[in-house]
Amino acid sequence: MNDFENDVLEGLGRKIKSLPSKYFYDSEGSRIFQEIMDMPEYYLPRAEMEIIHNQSEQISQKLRQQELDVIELGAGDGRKMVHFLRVLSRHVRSLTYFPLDISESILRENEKLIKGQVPDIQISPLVGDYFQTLQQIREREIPRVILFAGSNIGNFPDSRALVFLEMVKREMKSGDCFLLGVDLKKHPKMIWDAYSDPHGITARFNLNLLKRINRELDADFEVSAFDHFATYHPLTGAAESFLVSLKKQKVNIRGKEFEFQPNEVIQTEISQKYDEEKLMELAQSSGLTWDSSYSDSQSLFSWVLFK
Ligand code: AVJ
Repeated sequence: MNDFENDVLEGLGRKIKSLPSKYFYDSEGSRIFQEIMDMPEYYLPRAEMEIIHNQSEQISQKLRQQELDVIELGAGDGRKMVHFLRVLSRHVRSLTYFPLDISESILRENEKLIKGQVPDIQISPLVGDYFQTLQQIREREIPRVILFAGSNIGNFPDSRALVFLEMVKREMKSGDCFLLGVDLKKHPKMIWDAYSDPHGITARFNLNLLKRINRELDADFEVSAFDHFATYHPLTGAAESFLVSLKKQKVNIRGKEFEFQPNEVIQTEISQKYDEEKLMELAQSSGLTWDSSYSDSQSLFSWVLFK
């Protein structure tokens, strides 16, 4: 049984059904996520781009080294990092970029783009999840910056975010840095608009997970009998996505049967929003040392540099 099958059967077997959001990103899911990034309501990539445009120089000065490895976890198509890598490459004699991603097709796009746009760096893409891929490049003796941008950390529920940061901390040798990009708490309506579904794109993104289960695990989800639903809670800072069963139905996955009541939900994603206080608390608990933080002009998004 592979991880995907195992995680799906386990998640749907729970009293409150859930599916891990990392499985959104098959090649179709990664493509739909690119459409999400172009949605006017999905402010995250533009806010992060503003930080990259205005602060790459300042950040690069802190990262100045003879040789440097940039390891990007969940790198995606690389569009956002072109400018950052260009600026950084002017401060580093020998720069190697390791984009790590769970989607092979998106990594091929990344490699093509970065090779074309930032020709004076080395690139070495690695396919797999964060934990598998980080293991593979452990042995290099070169100072490195671990880059975890795009608010990907938001996908971990609170306790898992801490476990993840502790793992990053363990991976860091002296002289290494960690750059974390997080989405900040803001007017709840703005967040709600980004995750609810004005154009039907986010619904397609969410429902694609059921299509993937059908295809890869010989399941028989009737995809049109599920709906996308998103919420945001301003006190907890959690944006959450669900699939809602529109009727009483049974689904077969690899010979196992799962029953859905009308309006029963599958939780498919949490996108946690942070404030500086919460981030500092997490940093402290995980043993990371806060160096500096960088924000866009509207304080929508933040990059934090840890040492
Ligand atoms: C890629 C995890 C940062 O949580 O904002 C976008 C994914 N989900 N719309 C996010 C996503 C719904 C996204 N991350």
